[in-house]
Amino acid sequence: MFKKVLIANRGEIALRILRACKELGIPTVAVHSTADESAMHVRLADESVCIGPPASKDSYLNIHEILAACEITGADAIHPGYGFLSENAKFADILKEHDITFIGPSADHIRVMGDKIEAKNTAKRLGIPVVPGSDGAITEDTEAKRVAAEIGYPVIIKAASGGGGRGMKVALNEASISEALHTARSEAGAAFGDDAVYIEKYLSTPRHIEVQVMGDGKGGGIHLGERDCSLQRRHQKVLEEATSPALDEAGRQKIGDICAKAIQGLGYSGAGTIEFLWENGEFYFIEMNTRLQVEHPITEMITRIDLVTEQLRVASGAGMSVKQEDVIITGHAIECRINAEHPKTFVPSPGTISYYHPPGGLGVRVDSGVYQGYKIPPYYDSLIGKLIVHARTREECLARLRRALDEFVVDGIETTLPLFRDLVTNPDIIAGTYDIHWLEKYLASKAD
Ligand code: MV4
Repeated sequence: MFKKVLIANRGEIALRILRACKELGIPTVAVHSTADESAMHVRLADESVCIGPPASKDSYLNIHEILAACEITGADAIHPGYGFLSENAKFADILKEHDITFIGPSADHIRVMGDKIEAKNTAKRLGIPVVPGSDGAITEDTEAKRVAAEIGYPVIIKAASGGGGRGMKVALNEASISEALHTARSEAGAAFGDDAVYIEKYLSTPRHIEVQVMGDGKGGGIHLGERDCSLQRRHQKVLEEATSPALDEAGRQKIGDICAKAIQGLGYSGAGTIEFLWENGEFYFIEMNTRLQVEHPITEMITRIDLVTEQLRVASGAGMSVKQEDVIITGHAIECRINAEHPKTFVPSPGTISYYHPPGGLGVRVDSGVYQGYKIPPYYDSLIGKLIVHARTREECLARLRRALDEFVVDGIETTLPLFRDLVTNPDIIAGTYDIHWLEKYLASKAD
């Protein structure tokens, strides 16, 4: 196992990683910006190093400072968490050159999945069902029209370097494809410095269902079931649940087996997520994330497997502690992302938490680095915590979530807690009959 792990992140995920390290008896190093001196992950780590001013580019994204912190403290591994440097292939390369273990997949796997065209071709080759569309980048109108005619309208044009919804354009018919192609290319070029785009059949009302996978880097790989992340606003997930209300056991096993085999075929190492759109009972691959995700706790709750511990084991060469037959899914879990934002306008609400009372009791988990008196800095993502509940059935899980939301008090700032209190009594949420557009429509209907 590692001698010392440096956590190159902040907030609740830094704390989450720290907890796994502590349970494994691994000393930890927290790095932080000057804005995060009083953060909980800094207080709880064995050592901490200030790596720069508040702006992320000067601190949490500053590879030189993070490397220096490793040298000073003697850390032999870095966990990147999510966001920041977690899917930066160059960072993984640099760590390798310095004999520091990147707790994540190989730089090559990060690179392949970072290019959505390569990712899709790789997925297809590995037997994963993909959205019908172009095999490669599209530059010419004639080519775009030929592909679109073949797959049928509407089509969507996406940036190869995109993800997270940026640089997408829908074309409803041949008359609008030329403009969609050119707009998508110029937006992609401006946003990512890469104007490569590709075309897919546009799915009008899918669900977003993703499969958690884990590889041992030696041809072993498993799946840990799916998460339904259809409830999103502006490509930000708001509430996630596992299992998906749309899937039955046979459907789960079928897509899970496909994903596990793909991970084995790739020789993938560590945790990953294979993202799908799901419509009319069919799965269509869109992207693969090569990191631990924000919503990983709901998978942990239904499998009782510590995903960060498994990441640490795999990266250190100890191998996974579980085989596929040890992954037994029980019950249902839901996560609410608590953001320091106004619940209706979603305007960020940094400031001091004057009173804090998190919920507790059976099946309730709160992953958060905040505490009473903590001042949320204005420089970073507004996620301040996650409320995760687990119960034997989805119905019991929703009842437990309502109860936990009633107990949760965060005063002094605005949070998204009131939004969740509304959502958990909504008939569509209770029935589980929502798609990727449901939340935006719901918010629009409540606005007037
Ligand atoms: C799509 C799609 C419909 N058809 N692809 C948005 C983010 C990016 N990761 C993929 N996205 C979409 N790709 C095809 N072929 C609709 C979306 C989409 C979406 C996907 C997941 C969750 C929320 C979404 C909201 C709007 C659009």
